[in-house]
Amino acid sequence: MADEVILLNFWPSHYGMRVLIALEEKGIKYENKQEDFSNKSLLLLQMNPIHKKIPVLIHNGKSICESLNIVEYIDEVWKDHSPLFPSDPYQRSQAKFWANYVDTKVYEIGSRYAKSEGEEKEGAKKELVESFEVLEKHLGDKPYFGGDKFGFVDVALVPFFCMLYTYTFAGKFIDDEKFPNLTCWAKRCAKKESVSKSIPQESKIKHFLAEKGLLHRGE
Ligand SMILES: N[C@@H](CCC(=O)N[C@@H](CS)C(=O)NCC(=O)O)C(=O)O
Repeated sequence: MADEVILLNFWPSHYGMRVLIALEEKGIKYENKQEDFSNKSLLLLQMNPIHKKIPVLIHNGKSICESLNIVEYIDEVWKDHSPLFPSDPYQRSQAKFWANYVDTKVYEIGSRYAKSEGEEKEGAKKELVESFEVLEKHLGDKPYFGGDKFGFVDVALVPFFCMLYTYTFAGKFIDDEKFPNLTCWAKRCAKKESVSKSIPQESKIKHFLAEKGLLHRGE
């Protein structure tokens, strides 16, 4: 019997995009169900009763929550196609370390940046740039974070970074001269079908942010 794969999602979510990229990389057929946060579905409340957040993957009726956990699950279940993790235990541990860095630094600071104003916003911007400096050094001249192949850390970072870099409205953090490795990496990733299919168009995101009052003048 074919696998039933449902993703509970909300299209502007970077976390949801991670899962879409992993599903696309593996060539898995899935249903992408959109949630309305002002009226969460019963299915979401049942499938993620602890956090009540998207993304949630429902695989043959069973739920898996938390985006990085979902990506890891997808990689383990559909392991024969485009592995996202290295098989070496040490390399795996490093991939998890850096994906956790992306979550706890980049995404956390990015969210603070988006929601703040004035001095606080400037502070968050400085911290975000510092986190990119760390990533720039870690990436070095490798094509992807894990080496020659697109993998777990790339999936973790690319939704956030691609949107930030491609859409210049977000604060002009990234300059090609200061971050040559990261900008080449982002362009390389953006050319992948799994990534380009999973990241919404600039105009759609701009419209969404403007409605939320998160798009600032001149951006
Ligand atoms: N750590 C979670 C974060 C998920 C998350 O923050 N989801 C947001 C959308 S981007 C959400 O569902 N928010 C709904 C709410 O807070 O009510 C993950 O990696 O999946």
